[in-house]
Amino acid sequence: MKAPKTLRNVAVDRELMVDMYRKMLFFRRFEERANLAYTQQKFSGFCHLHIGQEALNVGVQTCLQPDDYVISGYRSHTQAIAKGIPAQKVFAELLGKSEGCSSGKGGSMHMFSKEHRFFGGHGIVGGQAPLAVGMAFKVNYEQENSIVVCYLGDAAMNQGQVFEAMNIAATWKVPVLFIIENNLYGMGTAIHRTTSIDHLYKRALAFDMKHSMIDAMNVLTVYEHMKSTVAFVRKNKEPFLVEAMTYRYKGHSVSDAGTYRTKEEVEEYQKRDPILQLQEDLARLDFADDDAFKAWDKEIREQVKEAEAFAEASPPPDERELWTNVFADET
Ligand SMILES: Cc1ncc(C[n+]2csc(CCOP(=O)(O)OP(=O)(O)O)c2C)c(N)n1
Ligand SMILES: [Mg+2]
Repeated sequence: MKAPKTLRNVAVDRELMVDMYRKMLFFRRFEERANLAYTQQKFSGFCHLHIGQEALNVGVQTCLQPDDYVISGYRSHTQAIAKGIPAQKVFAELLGKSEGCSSGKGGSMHMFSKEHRFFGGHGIVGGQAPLAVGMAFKVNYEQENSIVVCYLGDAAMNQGQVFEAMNIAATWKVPVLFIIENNLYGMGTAIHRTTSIDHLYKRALAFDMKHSMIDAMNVLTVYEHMKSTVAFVRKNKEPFLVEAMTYRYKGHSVSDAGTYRTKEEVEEYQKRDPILQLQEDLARLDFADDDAFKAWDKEIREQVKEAEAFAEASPPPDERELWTNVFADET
């Protein structure tokens, strides 16, 4: 039997690596297309892109089960797709169409699907944290085997309700995995200008909560770390906080000119681009060559275009939709 290939002393699997590569590329192309659609005025309002942060999304999602719950902020188009919502339904939601995953009423910031256990898409910074704890309470109450993943931005960590939610999560011991996407900025403000500590994982100490910090620009690092972390939360039914160091290449939202940081800083992170890193690893291991990379890119660009075409063909929501899903007890 042939010995398995290893990379940086970890056994690697071609199928898994190719799958993660294709997913990251899909999410990059999806966001580029969303950006284009926005600039072509196919939709308006807000549009926050996740370009540069793909490794975290894919590395985490690869470790989850379909019955796990995910909840996030507004930078979550592709986190919704990773959780299983079809890309065409996410694109249709961007365009405010009836076949969007939130029936066209949510838009870019409010992707949602009960079926896929993706509970938003929240525009209130940090608003997802108390909801995540409530969901994790339900998991324990109903004796489910699921966990709740709650993504938060670095700036969200300075919201009062996030402290309160983490305190209750640790006190009641509920299975919520808080993942801080530390991309160093909250809108145009660098995190060090608003925050007294150098690293946000230290906040977990205040709640006696297990914690860690990872380089989230490398998908294999994320995957290896999250495998054991997700398993820990599932087994012990208690919260865990991961500070994931990442970077967004684009502005806070599409309308941000990005004058608060230098071109050099952005380029420094782009040299460690997650897609590029995995591409180099795949080539080094002889798992894929340039022809494969080109063919996958072509195929993925087509798939994204098809998602957009589906969204454009979808009719706008019916007027009656204004009254549906407004109150919880609606029949
Ligand atoms: C409660 C609240 N305060 C302020 C805002 C305005 N606001 C929108 S995004 C944002 C920055 C959040 O940054 P971060 O949590 O780091 O997430 P990122 O955008 O970097 O993903 C702010 C202050 C808001 N939406 N909600
Ligand atoms: Mg941020």
